Amino acid sequence: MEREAALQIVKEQLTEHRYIHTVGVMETAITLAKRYGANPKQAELAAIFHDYAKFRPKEDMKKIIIEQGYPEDLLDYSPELWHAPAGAYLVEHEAGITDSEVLDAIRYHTSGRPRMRLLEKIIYLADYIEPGRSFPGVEDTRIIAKSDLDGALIHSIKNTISFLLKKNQPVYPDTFLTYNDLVKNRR
Ligand code: DGI
Ligand code: FE
Ligand code: FE
Ligand code: FE
Repeated sequence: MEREAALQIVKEQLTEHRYIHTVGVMETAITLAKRYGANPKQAELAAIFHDYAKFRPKEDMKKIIIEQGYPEDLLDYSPELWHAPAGAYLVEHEAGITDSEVLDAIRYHTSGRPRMRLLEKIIYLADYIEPGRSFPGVEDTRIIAKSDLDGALIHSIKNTISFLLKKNQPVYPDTFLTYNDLVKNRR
């Protein structure tokens, strides 16, 4: 699918703010793909659709998770986590995207997962460092991302975990498993 057609489809699903975020993720993901040897067209498509389900009713996302046999422990954690797997399903069935690497990059963009593929890492990181983001720690992550993909991922996951801890929020286990996997593989 061409960029303009894909952007038109997601624009209808998103707020103005979230659409601008999406364009930022797209540009960042293409840059990271070129830097780290991923396919820029796959990065572009995954980035454009990554937040497709962000504004779906919680009940709809819950239904998809149950009916599709996605991990039901997601339902015990923040609904913020649901748009990633629900999005992968909806992007396939509503927008007709069939590339399983693109769909997995969407599926795992919020929690990550152990043994992340290159494209998954790029979308996770692009979502975190796109130019519209301005939270503490993002500038450090941008600098690390210039030369060290896994290092930047570790930095962003640590930041996300400590943000959740400070707010007394539960952390989804896969977020910890992703952190452990990346740290172990650096030694
Ligand atoms: O959709 P975006 O806002 O662009 O970014 P995202 O898909 O990375 O979602 C970020 C939100 O998800 C943020 O509110 C924190 C939350 N989140 C990320 N990881 C976890 C999490 N929430 C819980 N409970 N546990 C997690 O591991
Ligand atoms: Fe998201
Ligand atoms: Fe994210
Ligand atoms: Fe996002």
